[in-house]
Amino acid sequence: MSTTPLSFPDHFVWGAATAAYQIEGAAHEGGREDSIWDVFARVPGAVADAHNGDVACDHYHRSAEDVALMQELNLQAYRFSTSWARCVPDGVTPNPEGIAFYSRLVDQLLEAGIQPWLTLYHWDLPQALEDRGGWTNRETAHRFAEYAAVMHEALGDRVRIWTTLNEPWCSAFLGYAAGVHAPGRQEPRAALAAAHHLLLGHGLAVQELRRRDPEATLGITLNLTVPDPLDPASAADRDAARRIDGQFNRIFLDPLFRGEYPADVLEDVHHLGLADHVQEGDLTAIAAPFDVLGINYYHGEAVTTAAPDAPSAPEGHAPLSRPVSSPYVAADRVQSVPRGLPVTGMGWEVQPEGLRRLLNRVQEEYTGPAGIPVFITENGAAYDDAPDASGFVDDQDRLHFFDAHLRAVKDAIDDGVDVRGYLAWSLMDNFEWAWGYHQRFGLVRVDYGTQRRTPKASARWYAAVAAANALPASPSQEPGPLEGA
Ligand code: PNW
Repeated sequence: MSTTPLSFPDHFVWGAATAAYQIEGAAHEGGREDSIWDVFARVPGAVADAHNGDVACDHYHRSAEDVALMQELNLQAYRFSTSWARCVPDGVTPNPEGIAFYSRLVDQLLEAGIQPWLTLYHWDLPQALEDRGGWTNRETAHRFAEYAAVMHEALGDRVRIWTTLNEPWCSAFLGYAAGVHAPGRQEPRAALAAAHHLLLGHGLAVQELRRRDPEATLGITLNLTVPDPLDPASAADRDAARRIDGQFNRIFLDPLFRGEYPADVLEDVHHLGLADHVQEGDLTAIAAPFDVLGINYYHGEAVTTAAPDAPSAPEGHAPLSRPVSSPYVAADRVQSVPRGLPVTGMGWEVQPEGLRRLLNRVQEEYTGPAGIPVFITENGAAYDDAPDASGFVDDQDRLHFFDAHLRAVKDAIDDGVDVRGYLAWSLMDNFEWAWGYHQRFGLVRVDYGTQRRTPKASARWYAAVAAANALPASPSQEPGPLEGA
């Protein structure tokens, strides 16, 4: 067996990610107003056990401690999101007190030698804008570009990497079609309007940021999946895979990289009015060149076309008392079926080879021709962590998950894919959307009673990998001591 560690390229970036509503708390402080998630969390049955982000990890009051923790874990970059509802609470008027929180955070990061990586939108739309139609209203795209300008005005001198949107698929299809995320609407037509206006908002924000700051690194983060036909010999299953690829991946990738919606997707959703929202110049704005593509990968899926009378059960959603519908607006008979792979606490299959295939495919079809690199901006797993008396979690399952996926990233790099960095999801346990606090994705354990943070075994392992810029020679070696801290 080889004992040479698997080295990553020089300057490969190691980091971790979070999102504002999932960690900050302080929901009613410093001039912050409701976002769609505050309002959605109050809907009976919307979030497991009626959990909400009012307190979360109290990061708003503990950012100095949290940055110290990042430093201890040898993180080189920290991807966080700014809360639109904190910074521009009514969607129009900037709130200096809210913006000042991020200015302090950025200073703390820079003092710790950690690169701040700012995401403008990780799902917390000001409720004031939702009251005017949210992402179904074209105006929201313009408000988003204005919000980007406000944030750049305040932070552009120190933040050099900007992501516009996190996972527009979730915003549009989980928020407006499945109803499992805020704002909880279940209208396929609204989801397609939202998808287009999210893309437009991205494009307008890129143009605005580029005009203000030609040197900044700009990007978007997509959650992409790897849909395989359950039975490759079945034409129906191959069609199911094509539809999921279209409505999950290509509906965003094609406009961004080619300035057009895919013809087959337009046909699939013909009855839902996507094309009605596309105005002259929109696709040019959406295809405004950007500098990095962020990919969030959790799992692929084997898909099949169910019999017409089969019940449709969306995969991997919290056991809610509120009915949810399918996010697949023009594939409602398509089902993801378990392949017998191990699953995480979310019920998601662990499929690292899917990440290698995904990275190769994205470079071949999209980022390669555009000449831009990719970053893994999220990857991670929820497991049922059991802390010992001291609060320590020996999370070998999560450690193995990271190890296996990083090996897949390394394989993709060896295949020739230009992957520049990896940001683990997540720095710490946090509010897992419809699941509330029941799912833990953290490298760091959070005791929500005391707000005590305790790095898990996976965190120590990850810190050592980051310090070495290399994986251990053989998979999932026992983690060594915390290096470099
Ligand atoms: C991502 N799905 O969300 C988000 O960016 C994070 O905020 C979140 O905590 C993390 O993944 C883990 O869930 C997703 O149902 C939520 O396909 C749901 C889905 C995908 C991504």
